[in-house]
Amino acid sequence: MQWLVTIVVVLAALGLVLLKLYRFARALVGIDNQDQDKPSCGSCPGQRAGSSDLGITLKPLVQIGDKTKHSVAVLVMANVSLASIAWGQEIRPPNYDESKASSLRLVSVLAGADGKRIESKDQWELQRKYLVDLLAKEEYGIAPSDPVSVSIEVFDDGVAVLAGEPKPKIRRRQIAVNLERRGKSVRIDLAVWSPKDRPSAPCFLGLNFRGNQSTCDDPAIRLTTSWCDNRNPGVIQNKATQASRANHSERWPIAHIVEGGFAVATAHYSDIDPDFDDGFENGVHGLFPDHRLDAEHPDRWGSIAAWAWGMSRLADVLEKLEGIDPKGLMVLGHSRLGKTALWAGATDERFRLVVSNNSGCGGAALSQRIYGESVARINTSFPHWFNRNFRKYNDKEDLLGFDQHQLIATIAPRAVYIASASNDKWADPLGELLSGHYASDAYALHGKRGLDAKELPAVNTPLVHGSIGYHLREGDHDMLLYDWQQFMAFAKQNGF
Ligand code: GTR
Repeated sequence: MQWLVTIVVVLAALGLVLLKLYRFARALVGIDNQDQDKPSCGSCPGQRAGSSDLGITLKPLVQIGDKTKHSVAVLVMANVSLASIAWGQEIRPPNYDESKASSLRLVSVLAGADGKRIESKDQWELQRKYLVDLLAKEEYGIAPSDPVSVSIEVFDDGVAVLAGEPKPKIRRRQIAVNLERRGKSVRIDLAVWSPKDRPSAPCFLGLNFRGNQSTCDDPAIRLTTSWCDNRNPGVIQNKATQASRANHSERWPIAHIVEGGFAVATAHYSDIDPDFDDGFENGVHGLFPDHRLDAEHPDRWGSIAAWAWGMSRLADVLEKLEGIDPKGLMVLGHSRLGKTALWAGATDERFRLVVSNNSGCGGAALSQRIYGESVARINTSFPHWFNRNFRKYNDKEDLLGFDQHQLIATIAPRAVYIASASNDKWADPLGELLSGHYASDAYALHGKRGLDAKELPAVNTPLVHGSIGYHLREGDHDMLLYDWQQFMAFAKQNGF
């Protein structure tokens, strides 16, 4: 009798799982969400079809007749079932309960390859290299070391127009940055705004999600021709239209930044590498077909490493640009581009200050906490962001012999600022703060103060006593004027 009950329960559970999979498959081929072809998740603009766990609608992958759709749904379901049986696991649901966040077993940022603790700052250069190499190999991927030729064309040099008004004190430049290797080329449009009354201004460099035209209402800004996400406003068939102008201007308070004495430079991340999984054919990956991330080379560069590498090429240009202080380059980014900014700061020491805004999993947040987005989730939703080695840790965080505090430490002794938002649980604000805290030994080694706090401060109360700054802005996953004001104050405090 007991056996019978067990069999019935197991069969019922299996049936439920299959039903769920069938529904998922139907959504995937577009049976269930034909009326949902609209932009979603205003605060997560770059999100792509496939991240259904974030409350985002799956978009139909194919346009086919209903009968075929049902067959495809059944086929997809069968394949997914087989795959999940083969892998023997489903991704763990996200945890938001602090009492269930995993206890940490973090390796000290001063522990070297042999496990021995380094004691003096003379050893730091080697230790930093060890950490960068470790994170490259296991997480972001190794970028090619071959050079590319970088040439520029300044196609616009004039007075900025912001909020409908010409700003005589703000110089606007647009530069086509051409990267070439073995007969192939990639063009990145760099827009730079700088104060006319400061001959050599420190400069924030950050990539944007929707094209340079989305950052302000200046009609002179060239409309991006690179791939854009269809769910973003003003995008038709993955191309930006005039309607996309200024639709992310709240993230780029250009007038405030330049009036604060800083230059600001931006480029569309898609110019460097379009944000979808194409087997690394397009963008700057396409310049290095001999250095492709694949099953035989699981340690090579994914998209985050490519965006960061692209930022270094933009630094090549900015450090020679009139009006920009070559010793005042600062890198910043929001969300996936915050992860990118951190990796750019780790791999390129010309960035003297690094800002991570709501960078979350694979950015500032400690993976071992398993709070909000997890390694398995991010690797599944965005298989092209990290390298293949990182998948070893999917739902196996206990195998991680490293964590994101070591990423923050690679920036030492340069200044780093970590910004979280109170409603952005997915990015794990406490995990972001703790990375800074546990990176602090690397700063102490240099006689600098890091981040003392181990607990979240009150909202809108920045912690800026050391070389690692932190704030928890009240509100959602976003990068707003409040955040910029803190970045600028921190930059000034650090001598920029
Ligand atoms: C989310 C992703 C996050 C974050 C965000 C963004 O879907 O899970 O890690 O990067 O996208 O970049 O907007």
